[in-house]
Amino acid sequence: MSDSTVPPFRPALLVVDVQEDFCPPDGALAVPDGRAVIPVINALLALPFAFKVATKDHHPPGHVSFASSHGGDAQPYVSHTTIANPANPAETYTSRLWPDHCVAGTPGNALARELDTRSIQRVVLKGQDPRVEMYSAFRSPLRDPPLPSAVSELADLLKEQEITDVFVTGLAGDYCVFHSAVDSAEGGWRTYVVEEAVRSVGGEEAWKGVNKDFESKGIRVVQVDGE
Ligand code: VGL
Ligand code: ZN
Repeated sequence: MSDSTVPPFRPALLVVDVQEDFCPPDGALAVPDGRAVIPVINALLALPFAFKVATKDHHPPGHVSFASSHGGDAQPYVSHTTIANPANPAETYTSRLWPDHCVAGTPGNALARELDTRSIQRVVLKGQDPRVEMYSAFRSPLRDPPLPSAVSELADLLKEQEITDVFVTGLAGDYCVFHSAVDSAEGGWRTYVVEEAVRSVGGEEAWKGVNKDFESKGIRVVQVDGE
């Protein structure tokens, strides 16, 4: 068989927001059982992926997603806010509010201490624009027009590396992992989410909820320990 008949397979491992603030017991926005993803991701990091990239939620103080930025009545986890596109106030979306988390320069912003970062080739930052939420590691949902300060270099990196398949892991399954996987699939990459390498803010129930959406978007949920 000649080489030209072999379809290209250049898989990337995407490690989303495995940061101290998303990990129990002390993280500011600790995801239930979040630290349990680390040994699974470390095992995946030992495999020969063509490209290994981590992301970090990287907020300035006073970020729009912090309940503390919205006055006394706003409650983390409970309250929501409407966020408008600074370049087009007619484009808005509603976003849940959180405790202050992953503030640049604080210990909670660091990648989780047990994560084996030796083979991670790039760390992509997200959520730096104080005015908008950015769950997806690719970009904010405001697209009309897109906000250059809320579009990361991730898509360019994956193209540069000629990646064909993206394996998504990390925190949180119902937020940043979910939106990153959706954007990866929309960007044309075959996209997988590694179930044991993900935990969700809303626990098992929220994870089951997003699984239905993965299916409808052609994203495959896969297991390290397949039956
Ligand atoms: C995330 C809530 C707020 C995440 C980030 O990484 O899933 N969730 N910021
Ligand atoms: Zn955040």
